[in-house]
Amino acid sequence: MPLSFQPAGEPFNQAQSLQVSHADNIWHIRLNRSSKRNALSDTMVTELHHCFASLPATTSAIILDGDGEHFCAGLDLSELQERNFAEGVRHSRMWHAAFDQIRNATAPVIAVLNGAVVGGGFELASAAHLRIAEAGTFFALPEGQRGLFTGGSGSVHISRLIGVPRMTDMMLTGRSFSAEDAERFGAVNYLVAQGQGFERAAELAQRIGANAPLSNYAVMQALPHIVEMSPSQGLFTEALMASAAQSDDDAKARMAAFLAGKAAKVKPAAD
Ligand code: 1HE
Repeated sequence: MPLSFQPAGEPFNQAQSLQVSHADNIWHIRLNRSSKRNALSDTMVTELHHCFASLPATTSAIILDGDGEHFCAGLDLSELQERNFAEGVRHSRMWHAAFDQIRNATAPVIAVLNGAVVGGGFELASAAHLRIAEAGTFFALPEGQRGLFTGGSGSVHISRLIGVPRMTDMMLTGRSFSAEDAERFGAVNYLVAQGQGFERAAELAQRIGANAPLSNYAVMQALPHIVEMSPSQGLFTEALMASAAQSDDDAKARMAAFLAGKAAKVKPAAD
């Protein structure tokens, strides 16, 4: 069903570099600086932080994309100043804090990628829970050429998406990967034709929003913690989370609906 997005009010309408709207509980956050290829200025990173932190608890899914022909050109290089050591650490930690708001958002975040997904733009995309790439999207980590290192959580999170060997290759050689490469590596969940990313995201957002919120929470929060644990700790945590999810009234109602033949069956793979 097509969604009708309306501009969000306070405090979201204060953002200079983001455009925020929502269709009931599905929120849409768009990087809105296409003249600079959505390069991430300090203002934009701060606004992303506040925006994700301010989403209502009723939010069921969030779509994150970029205005124009590129998702995001990474760090705003025009703001790179002579920072001393402490300032450099603070700057990187500011990015970490903002992207943590995305990872820990009130609901799953679906990133729609097109054009350049570069440097900090790839770090931003890696903070989302699902990624859709339009045909022609390209991924690069040109930090080496700029005399930088990842500072927006890429060393932890991009390496987990594509593996350390591929990330090492990207950073040492500056090579770009295509949308097809990224899907093969597991960095992208869906490939779509140019211009189709938002529509697909809206479909997924509706599907995800129909799940039990506690199950979505477990996927977003418990899963990333469990994979970092020892197997025995992970299995114990899994048991706790599974029991929390299934003892929720919502889960009980869903189970009863299935047993009464009133819930959708699982279908064979379509795409
Ligand atoms: C920018 C930026 C930027 C564009 N900072 N201003 N990121 C990079 O090394 C990527 C640098 N950008 C590019 O390689 C290209 O701009 C793109 C491939 C993304 C797009 O190319 P194109 O031909 O569509 O656009 P353009 O003509 O290069 O750029 C249009 C304008 O955006 C231009 O400004 P104008 O005032 O001359 O119009 C560009 O200067 C500006 N622009 N990208 C600032 N990144 C936490 S650590 C993270 C470390 C990193 O992210 S390193 C990677 C940095």
